[in-house]
Amino acid sequence: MKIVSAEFITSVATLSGYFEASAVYDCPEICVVGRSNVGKSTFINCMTGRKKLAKASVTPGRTRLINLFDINDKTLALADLPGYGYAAAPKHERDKWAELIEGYLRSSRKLKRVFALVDIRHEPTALDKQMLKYLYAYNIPFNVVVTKADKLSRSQISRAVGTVSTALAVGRDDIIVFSGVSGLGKDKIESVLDSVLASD
Ligand SMILES: Nc1nc2c(ncn2[C@@H]2O[C@H](COP(=O)(O)OP(=O)(O)OP(=O)(O)O)[C@@H](O)[C@H]2O)c(=O)[nH]1
Ligand SMILES: [Mg+2]
Repeated sequence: MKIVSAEFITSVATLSGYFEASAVYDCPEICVVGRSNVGKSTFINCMTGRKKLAKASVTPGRTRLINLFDINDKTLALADLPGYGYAAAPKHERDKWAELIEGYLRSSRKLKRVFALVDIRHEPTALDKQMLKYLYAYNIPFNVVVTKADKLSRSQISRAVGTVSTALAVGRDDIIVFSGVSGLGKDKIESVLDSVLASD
């Protein structure tokens, strides 16, 4: 499914805020998770063709709230989550975000698919592995997406996909290579959206 319209719904800072906000729609929800600065907001901007929809920032840790978007006039809802592992943030803030992210993954009944983003240039971290454990534990279907592929050559990409595949114990073919700059991998994500809608 191509995204032809995307509108910001609201931002929420708490789980109860999320439940209140999501009560107004009745479509499947997808979300984007990953380390701070991995490219979640850029991914959303690229997929929606809206450069400033989700604020992509040079300052990591910018997205501190769950931002909800309406996709294709209530066909899907999309959640942009705060990044995890932003070392420069005070611990109590990091704990608060972690609690919000985990609470959301554990309790959202509308959530049908997670795009778990990993920076192609870095080995997945302990927190990335923890995220996948949550997804398995809560039985949420997910796709691993490696971002910023435009920064590497083809052979480097191939090697990096191997590294991510081993570290996260997911098959090479299950990893989507993505670039928010070139649009590489956009078609694969659109196919995933089709299967999300088909299985709902
Ligand atoms: N070259 C390149 N840069 C990217 C790509 N995706 C993101 N970036 C850059 O990486 C930085 C962080 O991107 P964001 O999209 O703000 O990352 P985020 O995951 O939303 O970050 P938080 O909201 O802080 O968790 C920005 O400077 C982006 O321009 C990509 O595919 N290619
Ligand atoms: Mg962001």
